[in-house]
Amino acid sequence: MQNQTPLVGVVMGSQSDWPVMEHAAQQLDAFGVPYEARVVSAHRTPDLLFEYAEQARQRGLRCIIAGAGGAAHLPGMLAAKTTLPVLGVPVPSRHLQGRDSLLSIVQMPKGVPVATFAIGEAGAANAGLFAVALLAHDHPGLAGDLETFRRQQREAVLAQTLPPAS
Ligand code: RP5
Repeated sequence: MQNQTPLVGVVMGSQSDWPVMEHAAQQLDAFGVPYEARVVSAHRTPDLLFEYAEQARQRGLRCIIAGAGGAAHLPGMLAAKTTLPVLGVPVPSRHLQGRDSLLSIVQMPKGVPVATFAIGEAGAANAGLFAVALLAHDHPGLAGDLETFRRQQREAVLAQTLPPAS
């Protein structure tokens, strides 16, 4: 849903983060939530980061999902420049498998929060679902859609069977 006025910003430090961050976008698509996806790097395009964060609320965004890997300061720096909720996704890194990303994002000092999700695809997908839950306050249809989604998950698990032990 990238052709309507976006309610959610999905930003990432590099194009290389997209295979992970597209899992957030897929959830937003599934619930029909308009979003935009952008590359905004904290250390390579710091001026763009400031501009993006400062304009986000007036442009109509309700929250920002931010993914980055390594020294992952993008979510924290966005949170420093906007009071919109920032949902941080640690992207797996080559050498430390995203533990560095996780600690960089989750260990925000008191006063400037970033809601931090799991490393990788599950975290990105859950950030998307969390954004839907945030929006459901003002869009009651989304609350119903989330209930349906949870029921479908529940029914899928209840239908699971196990093969005989070998
Ligand atoms: C971070 O550095 C990005 O978020 C990415 O996860 C990581 C590597 O970036 P590239 O070298 O692939 O552009 O800023």
